[in-house]
Amino acid sequence: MSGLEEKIKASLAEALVALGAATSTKGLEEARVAFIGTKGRLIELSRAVGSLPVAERPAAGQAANLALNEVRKAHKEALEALNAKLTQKPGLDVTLPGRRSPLGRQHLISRTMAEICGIFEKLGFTVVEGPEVETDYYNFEALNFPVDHPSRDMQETLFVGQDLLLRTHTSPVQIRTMEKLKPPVWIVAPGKTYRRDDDVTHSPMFHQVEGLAVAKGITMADLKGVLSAFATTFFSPDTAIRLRPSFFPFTEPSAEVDIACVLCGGRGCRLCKGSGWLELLGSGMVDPALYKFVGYENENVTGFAFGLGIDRAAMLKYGLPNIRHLYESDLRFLEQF
Ligand code: FA5
Repeated sequence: MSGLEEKIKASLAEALVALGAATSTKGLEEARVAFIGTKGRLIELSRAVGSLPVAERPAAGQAANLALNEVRKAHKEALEALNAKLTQKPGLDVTLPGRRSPLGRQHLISRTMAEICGIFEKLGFTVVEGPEVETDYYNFEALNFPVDHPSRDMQETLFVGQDLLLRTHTSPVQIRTMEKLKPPVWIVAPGKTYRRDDDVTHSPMFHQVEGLAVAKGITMADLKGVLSAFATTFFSPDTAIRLRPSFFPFTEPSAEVDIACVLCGGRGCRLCKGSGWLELLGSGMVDPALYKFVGYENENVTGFAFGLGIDRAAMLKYGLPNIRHLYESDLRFLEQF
């Protein structure tokens, strides 16, 4: 083997090492230029074959060609591998658990409202709605609250104009419904209500469901029967209710309705302050004074009405200590239901 052949082989080995060590296209190009560029070492060596004695030229020429081809091939492969690595995207690991899309759900108030309305619908009531911004007439006057009468102070009113206010209860829907429909009337009216109230059991914005039944022959026994059916369906089958005498300008007689304490069942505990009962709603027999406002005075009907706090009902059912939990949009709280 000629000395040139040996140099070619050594240069080939060095070229392969240099190409293999290159980690960038720049490094790869430098290695290519150093060995097989116009002035590259292997090129210079292959040029030197012509100056060898004739007898040594064929073997040295063949070695030079082989070396050049091998380096070109190695360079091409190294360049392809590098390009593939540089354009590679992060792989998809199909064994990883999938990501769940967060699912929305009904707010506890909406759910409780739907549940309450559903119970009354099964009892034959129809769901209706009324406006949240009301006139003094519907919120007070037609409900038999005389102008300047102290009974108006029972409800801390938020006014939005001379004669406009945020309704303090859902009872105006009683008037709006009776204006539109002739008896018999069996409706429930859920919705938002507003008062200047704020403590652990009172919120400035809260929800009520109004109930109104007006037909021939309706008595207080019907009121108690309907509310008892509601309490046993909404709370638990053995929930007792009691009616306590009360006062509302639009019902006569009026009654506050309590349910047996959901925590102690009536024995007396911290929640019911030892009384065994929890206040749930206001109710009564529709005061006939209302009928003259809605043109029912000659209908010869009687009726009952009630106004149930939805927030209060949810607090009692789910044992919530503070009404504000319902309005803070804290998912840690809301996701429990
Ligand atoms: C009324 O609002 C009467 N309109 C109810 C009524 C209707 C009586 C029909 C007779 C006939 P009262 O002010 O008591 O009554 O409110 C009824 C219920 O609403 C209360 O028992 C309570 O559960 C709820 N409530 C009242 N104020 C608030 C408040 N600020 N935050 C949360 N719930 C409240």
